[in-house]
Amino acid sequence: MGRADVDGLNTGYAALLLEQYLDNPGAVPEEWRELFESEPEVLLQRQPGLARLLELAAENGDGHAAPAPAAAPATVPAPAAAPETPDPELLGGVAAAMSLLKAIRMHGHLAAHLDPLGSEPPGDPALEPERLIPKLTPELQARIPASLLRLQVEGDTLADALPRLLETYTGTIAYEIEHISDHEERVWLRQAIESGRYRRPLSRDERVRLLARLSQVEGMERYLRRAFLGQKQFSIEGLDVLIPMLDEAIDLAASGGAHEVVLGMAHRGRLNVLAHVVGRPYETILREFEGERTIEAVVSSEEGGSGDVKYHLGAQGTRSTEAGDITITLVSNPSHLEAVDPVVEGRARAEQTDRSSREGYADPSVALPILIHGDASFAGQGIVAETLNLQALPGYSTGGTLHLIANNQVGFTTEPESGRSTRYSSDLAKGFDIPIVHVNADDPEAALAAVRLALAYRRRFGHDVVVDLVGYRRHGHNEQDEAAYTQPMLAAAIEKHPTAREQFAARLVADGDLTQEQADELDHKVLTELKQAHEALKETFGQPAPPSPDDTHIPAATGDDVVTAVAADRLRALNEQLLRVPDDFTPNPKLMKQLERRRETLDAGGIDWGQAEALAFATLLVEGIPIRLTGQDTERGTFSHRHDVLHDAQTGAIYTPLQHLDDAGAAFEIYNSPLSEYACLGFEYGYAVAAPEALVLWEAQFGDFVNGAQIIIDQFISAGLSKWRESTRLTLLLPHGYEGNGPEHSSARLERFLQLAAQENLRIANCTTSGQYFHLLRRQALDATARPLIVMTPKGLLRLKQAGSTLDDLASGEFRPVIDDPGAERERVERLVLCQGKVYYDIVGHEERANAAGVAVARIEQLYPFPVEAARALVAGYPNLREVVWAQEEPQNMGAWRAIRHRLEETKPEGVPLMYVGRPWRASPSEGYPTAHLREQDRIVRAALGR
Ligand SMILES: Cc1ncc(C[n+]2csc(CCOP(=O)(O)OP(=O)(O)O)c2C)c(N)n1
Repeated sequence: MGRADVDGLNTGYAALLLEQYLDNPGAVPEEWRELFESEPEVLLQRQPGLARLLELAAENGDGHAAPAPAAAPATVPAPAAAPETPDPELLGGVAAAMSLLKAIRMHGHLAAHLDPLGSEPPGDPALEPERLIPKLTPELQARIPASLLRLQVEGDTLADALPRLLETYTGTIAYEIEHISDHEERVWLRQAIESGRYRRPLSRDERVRLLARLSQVEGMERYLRRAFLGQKQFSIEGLDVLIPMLDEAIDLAASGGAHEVVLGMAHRGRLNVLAHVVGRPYETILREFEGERTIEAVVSSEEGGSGDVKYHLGAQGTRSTEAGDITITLVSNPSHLEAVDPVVEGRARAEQTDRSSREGYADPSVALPILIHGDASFAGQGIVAETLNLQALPGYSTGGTLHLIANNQVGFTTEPESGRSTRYSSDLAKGFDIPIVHVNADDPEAALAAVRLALAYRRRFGHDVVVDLVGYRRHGHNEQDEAAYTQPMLAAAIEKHPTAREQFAARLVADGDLTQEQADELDHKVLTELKQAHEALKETFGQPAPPSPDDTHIPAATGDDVVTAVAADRLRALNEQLLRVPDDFTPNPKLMKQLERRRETLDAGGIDWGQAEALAFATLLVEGIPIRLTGQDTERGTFSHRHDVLHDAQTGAIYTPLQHLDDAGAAFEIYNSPLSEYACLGFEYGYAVAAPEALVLWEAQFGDFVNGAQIIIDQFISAGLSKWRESTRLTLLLPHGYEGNGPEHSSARLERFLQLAAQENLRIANCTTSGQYFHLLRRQALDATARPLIVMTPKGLLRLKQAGSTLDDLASGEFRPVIDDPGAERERVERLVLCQGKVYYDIVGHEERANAAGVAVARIEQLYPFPVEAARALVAGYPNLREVVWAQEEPQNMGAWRAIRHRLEETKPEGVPLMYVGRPWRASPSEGYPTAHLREQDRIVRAALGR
């Protein structure tokens, strides 16, 4: 469009188009869009009204940044049919109205009444219509059609609509949605919010039911506080409506086809959730308070479990809804706030995944994950960001999580000013394009509306959504705390503040929904029920406790009887299938040449790590065992040794041979993970819990980085069995070995895992051959009594010829927890060197090895449970021993030495000394300089050989 056209513009028509453009750039004809974007100065000269609009467009930056929507462009009248030029005053009014509308949508939350304790919202000048006078006088407001502004609230003109708009955006519920980068989502949210579709008034019955629920919630907390003075219960009071919100979410999930809701939360309100959401009978909770079950569980548990405090225990229950039964799973969690977040996601994803298909198909409607966060935790704990980052990744998405921030405006004794740099606890979510709904916890109907909107959004767009439930904490952090010591003003205000139940009851009474007596009766009923349950429980004291639904026995075992060898024919056939690609697929020729070598190794030997792993996976898949493997760059493998996913050299298309085996009866899921350890390992832990039949493996880029996930290791993987009777076959692949790459690419901190190992909670191995790895993986997948497996995986050995295996190695035998020296002359051996991992090859490959005929070098391949019998038998095979040496490349305060020394002492003959050879005590795992590394490695090997 040229200057001449612009000169001839009909201002009214242009204004209309501009308004449409601002709302949705894709909705106006292309030439107009180009005009608005490229020639604003022309309009600036010609039309003062449009100039203002353009200024606004530039200020607000909305439409310009938004991508063109998928929606069909709106039809606009042809220029010939354009309306008459409106008067400049009206145009100015429209511009001001749009600026006001934008401000309300964007900043309305700043004026919303979100705090039940009545603190004044900060407000924002842009929200005050008066400030726009004279541009937007009441008379002008009455002349501006609401439709022109695309308002969804009721009212024909701005004057009619404005109060409703303010009520919508600045009442007891407020929205932050304008940061969302997807235009369609923004428009959908605006319509959903302004139309009030999710804020429908409750019927009388619904209101009475809601009051009854609030009575239960409050009544239970009051009863526990009175009956068990001073015991921690982490009362929900001040956020009571959280329970009806969960009710609503569960009903909506069920009506959307879900068969499970997976719930993660911390201490606050957990007992109430257990009773009222999961459906645990009051008796079981009261029993915990009486200290009965916990003691019995510890005494009777075969694992000698430690048990856990009552506000960490998970539980499962079934709820009936109008749409059918639905399982509610409350995930066990540690005190470590927010650590459960990725675990919940993993569990939900596992529930959603059909593992009988080749790639694993995840249907998000099957399970709804809900995370309840504390306001201090959400803002403070980095794992929240790591978890939010999973939401849209193909390997991790759960189709949207409902995040509820149980915002009591304080974290223990720390106030928000000291706890976060942002205005809202929820602000992090903005960076993830997540809509945020803030709601006042004293307005139960608004709180339910927030959940309805949130889940409608999830269902429509499959993304996360945050509801920030703003309430308060009626008592101290726990029932032993005195809030008035640190928050005196707040505590005093709260003491005078009526409870949510009291306020809602008063409203219902005032509205004639029920009488005061009926409201009181609801309250009494709960207390009576609790009292009766408590009395009934007391009668049972002295009798053996009934079995808890959680008392599932997890047998301890060794896995020794699992058959892991696979017939050579089958291995050959699978190997062939793994080298197959579709006709129209062009793999990288250089890579394919490498992979083709995997054909020769079946006859010539030298099956390397990558091939052994692929064959182990393939054999399992055809046996119907699903596999999920994730980690950073895992599809290819950090060391370029795996290549489970091939990339077409011409099109970039991908092909995963393990997903195309002829007879596979289970899914092979493989994903490169985001650059996170904490959330990613937590996710896989959760997945493994919910998919006990699957072999779930997580690989660290280098083992050194696994300590980024230490909380998941300490609190879930190693202690879960003892605390919650929760174990998995989750397998950690942790590259480990001293190869001169510095302090951070050498050690997976074997010592840490060994320190955590007790009561057969883990298995820890370091294989020195690919065949051992093959058998170990298969044992892990097929053993009904498997435990989490920690594998120190190699780097240099991945392709080392001596570490390779033969077809016969895979087709026979099993995983060997110890490997004797194959060439030792037993009678001659006076010195037995025991070691694990890569250093074995350094020792046997050293030039001095040939000169050390009296030395045998044997390997301990399984470090926990320590193979006492096998090691004893091995040592006993050397009748003339004068010394046993433990050789390791790790420093003396690291590696296996300190954890297995007592086992080695038990293993060797009496009177024969046990000596240590390895790096001395060190603060850092390894040298930073390659030459220093080589020198140290050489010293260790010579010392081991006694040279
Ligand atoms: C990772 C971690 N650090 C510290 C603590 C100790 N702690 C327990 S509760 C709490 C305050 C939590 O505040 P908030 O998240 O707002 O939840 P609220 O207790 O107020 O419901 C703290 C710091 C913890 N449990 N976990």
